[in-house]
Amino acid sequence: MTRLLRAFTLAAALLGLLTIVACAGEEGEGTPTTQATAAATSATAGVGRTPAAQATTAPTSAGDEGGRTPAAQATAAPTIPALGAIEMGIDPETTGNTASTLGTLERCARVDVPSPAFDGVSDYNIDVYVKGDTQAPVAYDAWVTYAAVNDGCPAAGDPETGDQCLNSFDDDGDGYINDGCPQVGATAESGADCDGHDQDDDDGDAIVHIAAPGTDTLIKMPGATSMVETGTPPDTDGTFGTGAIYLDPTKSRIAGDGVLVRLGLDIGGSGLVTFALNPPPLSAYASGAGLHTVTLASAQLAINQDCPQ
Ligand SMILES: [Ca+2]
Ligand SMILES: [Ca+2]
Ligand SMILES: [Ca+2]
Ligand SMILES: [Ca+2]
Repeated sequence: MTRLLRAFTLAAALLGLLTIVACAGEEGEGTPTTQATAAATSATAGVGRTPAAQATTAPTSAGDEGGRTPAAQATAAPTIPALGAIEMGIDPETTGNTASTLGTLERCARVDVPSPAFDGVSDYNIDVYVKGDTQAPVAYDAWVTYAAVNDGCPAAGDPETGDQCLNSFDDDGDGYINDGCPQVGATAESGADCDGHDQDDDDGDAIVHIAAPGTDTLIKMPGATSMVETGTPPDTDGTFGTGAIYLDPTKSRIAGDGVLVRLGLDIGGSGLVTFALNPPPLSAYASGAGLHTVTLASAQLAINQDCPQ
């Protein structure tokens, strides 16, 4: 329950604050009602419920101008600018990546770590990147799942399957996260560890943790207010939730394809780890124009073994 409330609070808080920022930056041309609705939708829907509605809500009519003839203005349908589509993804090999550049984006990378063990030290870094950014962010949410959450828990009706089992999100909207997903490793989660509010890996499937050293949540948003769902790293429960927002509109912001978050990994074992971004609203990207549509790309890290062919 606690984790759910933390998740809920972070996403809702960011979107609510975003509404304030967006309204303040639009000189009266926006549609605060629509924005308020978007924020309220997230506030009432609970984790994982209304991704499409929120992601496609276009809050402004910033393209309006006064230079057209009255007739043209009268006949033109009200325009809502198409907010650029943003891809948020994981790059498991960070060469060439900065706040405003991206090197090659790998879907899997191999790393060799002799005698891996959890020691609180970052052994390797990966990135959460954005592509399609032309307007610079004012807020984001990024929730990265890196271990099997609720694996082996009983199905509530139809089970979640496939990639739905790689996140910590109730993809089928039945109130249970990853219900019916197969057991991973030697043990299954059960009982209260499977309840409808639980989004933790409770049986210790993780072979990486998110370490404090190496982790930077403000690469693309220097000077922004950072929010981390556990307060600060390290994070060991299978999902690292973070976000940031500019409360001060004069702070610098960095546009362009680039790194949103760098994650320092404390590697504690060998194997294949999938890093999956959770669907909106747990992953979200907003510029001054509003909340963008996002598509998500997961990636894998093969530790002391080859990537799958
Ligand atoms: Ca799921
Ligand atoms: Ca479910
Ligand atoms: Ca659990
Ligand atoms: Ca687990």
